[in-house]
Amino acid sequence: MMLNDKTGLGHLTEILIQRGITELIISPGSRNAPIVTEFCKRSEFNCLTIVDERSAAFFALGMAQQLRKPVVIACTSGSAALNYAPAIAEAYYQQVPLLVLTADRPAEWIDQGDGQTIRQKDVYANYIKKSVQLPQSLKYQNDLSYSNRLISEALNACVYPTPGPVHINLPFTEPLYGFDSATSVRPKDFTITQATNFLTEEVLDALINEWNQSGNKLILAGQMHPNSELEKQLIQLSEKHDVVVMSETTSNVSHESFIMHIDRTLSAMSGKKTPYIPDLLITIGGTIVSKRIKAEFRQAGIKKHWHVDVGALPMDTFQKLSRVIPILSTDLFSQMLPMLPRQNARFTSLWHALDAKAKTNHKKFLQNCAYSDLKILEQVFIHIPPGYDIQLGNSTPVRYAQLFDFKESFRFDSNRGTSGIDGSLSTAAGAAFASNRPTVMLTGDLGFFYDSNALWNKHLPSKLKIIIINNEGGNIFRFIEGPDSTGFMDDYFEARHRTSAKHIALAYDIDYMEVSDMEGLNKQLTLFFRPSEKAAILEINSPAEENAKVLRNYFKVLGQ
Ligand SMILES: Cc1ncc(C[n+]2csc(CCOP(=O)(O)OP(=O)(O)O)c2C)c(N)n1
Ligand SMILES: [Mg+2]
Repeated sequence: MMLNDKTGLGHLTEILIQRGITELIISPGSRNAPIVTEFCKRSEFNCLTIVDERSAAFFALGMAQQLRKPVVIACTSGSAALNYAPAIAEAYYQQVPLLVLTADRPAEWIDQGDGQTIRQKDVYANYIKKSVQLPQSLKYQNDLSYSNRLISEALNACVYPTPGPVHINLPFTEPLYGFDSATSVRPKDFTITQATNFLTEEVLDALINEWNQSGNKLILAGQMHPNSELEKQLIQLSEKHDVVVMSETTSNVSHESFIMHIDRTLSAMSGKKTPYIPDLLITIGGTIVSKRIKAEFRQAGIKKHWHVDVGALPMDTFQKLSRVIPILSTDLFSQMLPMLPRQNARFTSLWHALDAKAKTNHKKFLQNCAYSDLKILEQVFIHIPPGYDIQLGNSTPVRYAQLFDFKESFRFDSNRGTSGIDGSLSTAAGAAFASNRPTVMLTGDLGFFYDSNALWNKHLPSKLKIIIINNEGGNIFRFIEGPDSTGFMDDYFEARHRTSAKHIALAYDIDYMEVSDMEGLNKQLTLFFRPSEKAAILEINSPAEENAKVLRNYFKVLGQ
């Protein structure tokens, strides 16, 4: 029996094929030559190549977010591996399955003056679901069993109990080229079965009891994949059981009976807040964009807070957490719903009155609103054709998006796991590539320039449309309290600049349009969304100081 470190790699390849994990992004290098050779010779793999590892990892994240199965990224040793880190952290907190393969030197050569060599074992330790290092020399059948077991464990952790990133570090001894990986030994794998979790009768009774004893109930939905079954259950809860359902664009559940513009609605509140506070708060899904709801609920006299999530961190976002329910929210509601009493709309009516007031004021304000990011985004959302997926850049785009009404039910994604501005464009490119659906990315200027290497990509899909709101810096720092008072606003917070995306578009051979006023915007928006042969950028220039004034005014008017 011929065994060497490439046998382990050969088995990894086999096991991935058996599991149908076939999307792979390679970033070039020499230490990872064995990975390239083993994977790319197999027709089962769809091998892409992206040079910038930071961008490659975010591209993979976008793919995995859409495909909902692990996508593999593979790079060489050294700082290449560190550049995967931002996307790994995002995947960890957004629960997206990424399989990270890093080639490494054998242990005896770490810290001995070789090039591209750093300590790679456990390098992502704080935000990875599992890290394994495959044995570098396989002499006996036992070594191979061990290697296979590590592979199975890593692949299982990538999807169970919730998806996330896992790391397999692969130390390779030379030769890196022209090696023989053939073996007569078949790889052994074990999978993990995702079980549906049902509550025991006793637990269900306790939950129903707690429900019945609680007065006002509110469900707050964080970031989630579209889920029509859950959406139906939430509609039933809000319409028949007087439960206020709050959702954001990134929750991907929507209905007229929900409160879907949290900040807008909260701004309409005047007078006493207590009638609006739930006794029982139930949170489902991941992170929540709205800072206001966090601030309100942290202060409020909420009596009980259930957080429903399979195996996730027990997030006590409001410091009121009283119960973690580690099952799918659909499983929880399907068991609870038949046992819940019907209730007349009282708490929901209260919230809907507030929502209606905010909506009227919102409409009035926007009718006479000056050219600014608020007005621009209103127009952008009106023009996005049905069937588009929307990727929201961090900073203000994802926040503005929470203020508008949508006629269509679009799919929304955003890197809200860690809310970085460092990979949103690459994520959008990967998402559009994998979904093959028309996709629009709404990004700020700093976010765009930060991640412009996303465009340095042979696989850039023509269905990707990029809208840059260029307000010449980080406009968010003009809204939040604080930066203004330091005297360092322009240079050290906003990072004011006059860079344009025009020549970047030219460099990467991407269609480009630019507008700087309302008239131009309306004209170009219609043209911009026509199908095109290349990815396209629309750069919308906007007035930084005016934006801040308009938005402050807007929130004031909502409460009138
Ligand atoms: C990687 C990373 N670095 C820094 C930040 C802090 N940050 C949050 S928003 C922001 C400004 C973003 O500016 P831009 O993309 O132009 O959006 P705008 O605020 O103008 O909407 C910065 C620097 C971050 N979120 N992520
Ligand atoms: Mg900006």
